[in-house]
Amino acid sequence: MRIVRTVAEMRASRPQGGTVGLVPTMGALHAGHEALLQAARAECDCVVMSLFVNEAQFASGEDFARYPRDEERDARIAEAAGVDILFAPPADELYPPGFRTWVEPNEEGLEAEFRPGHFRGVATICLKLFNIVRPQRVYFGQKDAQQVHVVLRMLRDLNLDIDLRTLPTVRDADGLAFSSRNALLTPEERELALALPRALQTGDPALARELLDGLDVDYVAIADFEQRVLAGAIRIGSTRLIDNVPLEGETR
Ligand code: PAJ
Repeated sequence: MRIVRTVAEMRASRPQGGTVGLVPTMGALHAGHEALLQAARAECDCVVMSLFVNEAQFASGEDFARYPRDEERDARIAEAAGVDILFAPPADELYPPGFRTWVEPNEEGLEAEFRPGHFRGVATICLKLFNIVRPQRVYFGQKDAQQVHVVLRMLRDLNLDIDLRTLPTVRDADGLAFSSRNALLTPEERELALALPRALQTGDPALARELLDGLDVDYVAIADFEQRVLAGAIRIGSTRLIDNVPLEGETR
């Protein structure tokens, strides 16, 4: 596996022929990321994983500074998963002095409401990564269903010829969706967090809200993304968790 730090080196490393698959991540890799890497490995000739904690998608006061980072561990996991190129640039390589052009997805509701500017940061970094790596396929997790929705619309609106694959949410044995932020939870907080998947699995917003009674809930709502889902976001201490469960028989 080659580790690449600059845009120029990334462009030079990309093979000319064959299918290039990109898995964008912010690192602190877990089984959810590994499922994306496995799918990319099975379907592409060259697998690129990006590792970049994108400050632009964190609103001020959010957890950018305490976001878990361990590049050595991530590199080991990526290599074991068969990644060919790990693209891990420093921040000023992607946002050099003078940077001021943004993609504005104009998304509303749910995450867009509680994280102002979040999807602008996500769409901008994704478009930059797509332009730098020039993948034919990109891999995203259903765990962030609204992110998939926003990126798919950007691909359509801006006429990008890229095939987006969405992989199902990978959960730990206790039902909690894998998330890099789970590492920030104390054992007691993790126990409380289990209420989120349990609530969403009822498929019923009113019942879900009852099961989350006493917790700090940002929203619980049915959302019509590519699939109809029951989505929720809660705060446990200083950690914010999101999850969603597809509503059966309502695939659109
Ligand atoms: P990150 O949170 O690292 O997630 C990278 C990818 O892994 C996303 O597509 C996300 O949906 C997927 N993922 C996370 N948890 C998952 C789980 N439990 N099961 C399946 N897939 C899961 O999402 C981002 O980074 C960033 O916003 C990014 C797209 C990299 C742009 O900065």
